[in-house]
Amino acid sequence: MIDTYCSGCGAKIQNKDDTLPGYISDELRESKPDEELVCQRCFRIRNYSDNFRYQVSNREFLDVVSKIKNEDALIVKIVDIFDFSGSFVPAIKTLTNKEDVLLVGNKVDLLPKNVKYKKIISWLKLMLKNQGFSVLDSVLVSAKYGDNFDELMRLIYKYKGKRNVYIVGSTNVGKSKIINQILKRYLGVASDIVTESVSPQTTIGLIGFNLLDGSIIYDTPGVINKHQYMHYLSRKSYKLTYPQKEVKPLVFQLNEEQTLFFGGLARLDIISGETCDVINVVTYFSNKLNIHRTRTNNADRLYKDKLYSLLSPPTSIDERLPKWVYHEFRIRDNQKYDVVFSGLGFVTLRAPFCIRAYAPFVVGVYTRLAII
Ligand SMILES: Nc1nc2c(ncn2[C@@H]2O[C@H](COP(=O)(O)OP(=O)(O)OP(=O)(O)O)[C@@H](O)[C@H]2O)c(=O)[nH]1
Ligand SMILES: [Mg+2]
Repeated sequence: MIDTYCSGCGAKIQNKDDTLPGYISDELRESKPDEELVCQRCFRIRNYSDNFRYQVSNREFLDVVSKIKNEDALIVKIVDIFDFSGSFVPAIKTLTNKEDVLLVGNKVDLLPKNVKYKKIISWLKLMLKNQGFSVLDSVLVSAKYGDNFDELMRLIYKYKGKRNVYIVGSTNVGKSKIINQILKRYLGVASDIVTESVSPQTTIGLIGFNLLDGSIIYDTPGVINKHQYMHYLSRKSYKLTYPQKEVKPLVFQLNEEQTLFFGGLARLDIISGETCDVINVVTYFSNKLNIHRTRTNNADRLYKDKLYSLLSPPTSIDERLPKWVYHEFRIRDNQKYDVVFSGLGFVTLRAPFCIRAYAPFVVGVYTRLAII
């Protein structure tokens, strides 16, 4: 019997275990043509927003990688522009052996409207250079609103020639949403076909669709990267942490020896001796995240007493974030900088300053020239 696959997540269709992806009862299976089969897990994610966490096994993942490795194809690598260091997986280069990669920065809609695309692109290029990574081209898009998709398609057709295309990247960067947008905008499909969800590892196998020239564009399962808050928080906490829409600025006037807490997920201290007087700190985080100001000499005690309540998310003791470390940035020129907590948000402030930025050690924390 020929294997069939779920059109929503790419899992192999099975009738044995309803707790695993790909499950369809025999009655349902008989009632539909193979290409329209959607497994129970996909049905529930789509209709009830169920949280079915499933870890794609090494075997499932290696199957995908070996297919890509053995084929001369165009790789389109997606990163989450709001979580570059969490979603950029350099290993993809060695996994696929491919040099010709098109880089797509997705979720630009989360950044404030007045951000300059040019500045983001130059920052992206710098980050890639630091990683020793070269790409054919890069483009910023929003899969949510379809922004810049004409440019994305132009670049895909420009670089692919007659080859197939694989959309790759870490979990939750929006690969499936990008595929759905392409299907709806350019291939005449009326509604979403591939399953998307806020939970990691929604896509399980390869899902291919014919492009107009007969080549195939594939959605692929995402790589898990433990450098993201998502893997340590409950779904409820993650929804408070990760912005669902454009981040709005808040302005704080801070003195030296003052601290901001971003929920219980990160912290920023203004260190004495560098800042002239009061410093304006503009914060860009999820509108649902509590930002709390305190004196630095009170900060450790507050964290101990108020984590999970005033300082939340995390909302429960079961959400064990990795140990915090701090990164000290002492900058003496007079330019504006962003201090970025990857996957959480960023603050903008004008140098000179000396600050300490605290976050779980797995989370990327760095400065860049302000993008606004
Ligand atoms: N704001 C915003 N959210 C997006 C965008 N693209 C995707 N998302 C959201 O990000 C989450 C993950 O999207 P998916 O398309 O399922 O991500 P994926 O990369 O396919 O994830 P896996 O299948 O787990 O590898 C969903 O909640 C999407 O709605 C975007 O452009 N903007
Ligand atoms: Mg997916």
